[in-house]
Formats: sequence, structure tokens, C-alpha cells
Amino acid sequence: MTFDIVTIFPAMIEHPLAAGILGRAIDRGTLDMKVRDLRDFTTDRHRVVDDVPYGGGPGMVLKADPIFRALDAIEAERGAPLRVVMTSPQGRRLTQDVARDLSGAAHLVLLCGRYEGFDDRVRERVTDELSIGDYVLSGGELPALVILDAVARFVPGVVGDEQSVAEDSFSRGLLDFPHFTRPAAIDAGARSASLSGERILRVPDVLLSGNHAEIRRWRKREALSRTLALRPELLDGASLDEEEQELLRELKGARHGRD
Ligand code: 9D3
Repeated sequence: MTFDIVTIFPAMIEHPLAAGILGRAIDRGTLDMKVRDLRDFTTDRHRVVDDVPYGGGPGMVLKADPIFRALDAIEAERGAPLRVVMTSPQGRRLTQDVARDLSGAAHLVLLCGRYEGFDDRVRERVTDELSIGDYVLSGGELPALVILDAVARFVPGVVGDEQSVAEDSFSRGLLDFPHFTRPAAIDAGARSASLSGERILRVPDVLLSGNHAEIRRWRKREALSRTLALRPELLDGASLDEEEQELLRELKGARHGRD
């Protein structure tokens, strides 16, 4: 899959991309990423990318013409992009479903917003407008990285284990079960949160039992009970197998018992 990212801060994108799963996918050529400096598509001596808003008011606006020239250059080099995503606080919220949908495109362009946003005429060349959530950030670079990471994980070969992508908790609509690693018992220290004074923390016995059917069932129950407690709205969209539906009925019954 091919990504082009247009930004006035290329370093904000390049350095995080070099690390981890995405870095490896880029090295191997599974992902073709190019970060483009918007200033390279200006035509004036001072490489100006922003200007004051028509109608007055505070802040600056990203000029449309450097964006159009950047898109023309990308198209000349690679052919027409299938999707052009603009990051903006007004955009549709990024979800796992949106990321999966975008991963179906062979070529994605991400436009990183800055200042008060883009000259609205940029929309003429945009297919998708995305926000990553309802909080104020300083620009679209971090959102572009978040979108990129979520989308790239769906590209075959990026995540080593295809099954882990399919089973990923948000893809399944449930929160993850708890994880433990060695040692089987540890001292939480004098500042332990436990009021009972028990400082020795043990891994649940079932995980040490070697009984894989029991372990699977325990993990299902834990994932369901966490989801029920912390994000009950996720259960409406979750696809549960027979065993999970039965466990959920049990858990809901247990909650009623306490009410
Ligand atoms: C403080 C300026 N605000 C005036 C009402 C509007 C505003 C403009 C530009 C707020 C934030 C930004 C910069 N943010 C983004 O470009 C952005 C963003 C975000 O802030 N939160 C979540 N997702 C995104 S995607 C792009």
C-alpha cells in the first residue's frame, strides 16, 4: 500500500514511522511511504504556506494552492490517488471500521492540517475528512500518524501474525482479556494498592493449569466482564459465539444479583 503524507513538519512524521512494526514494513517495501514538505510546493521566495482569514478574525489558514500543487505532483508521480484524507477536528471520527475501509485503497494521501485549518476550497480534491477524537490538538500530524498506524495494520504482511489482526479486540468488538508473564508470584512492594495488606500478587491458577479449553473460557469471560463493566455499549455491536453469549448471560445475572 502506498501512502503520501503532506505536512509542514516532515520530522514529526518521519521519526515515529522509522520505529516498530511500521518501520519494518517500510524497510521491507510492504508499505511505500513518502512524506512531502508542503513548503516544497510554494512558488514564492519565502515559501509561505499560510495566510490571514478572509473576513478577519484570529489565526491563520493553510493556503489551498500549495496543497493543490502537492496533489498534482503526487498524481504525476504515482497516478491518481484513490483516497485523499484531510485531518480536521470537524471530520468523521476514526474507528476500526473506518481504518479497515481505508486499507482497501491501494494509495492514500493524508493532508495534515495546521493553524485554524485549510482554505475550504481544498475540499474539492478531498474524499474523506477525519478526526481522531474530541480533544484539541495543535495540528493534524499526530492524527495522520494514528490513522496511518490503524490503516497499515490491515495491510497483509505488515503485522507478522495475521490472526492477531483478525482477533484484535476492537475488530471483534470486545475489550482484551488480562495478560500475565513470569514470574508467577511477585511482591507489589510496600505501596501496594491492596487494602488487605496482601503484597504477593499471583497469576490466576487457570493460566498455569495447562488446560487450554479452560484457559480459552476464562479469557472469554474476562474479556466480556471487562467490556460489560467498562464499555457496555461495545457489546451491542459485538459478534459473540454461543459460549460467549452464555457467559455474558451469566455475568449479567451475577450483576443483577448484586444490584
Ligand atoms: C483552537 C482553535 N479551534 C478554534 C475553535 C479550532 C481548532 C483548529 C485546529 C482546533 C484544533 C485544530 C488543530 N487540530 C487538528 O488539526 C486536528 C485534530 C484535533 O485537534 N483533534 C482530533 N483530531 C484532529 S484531526 C486534526
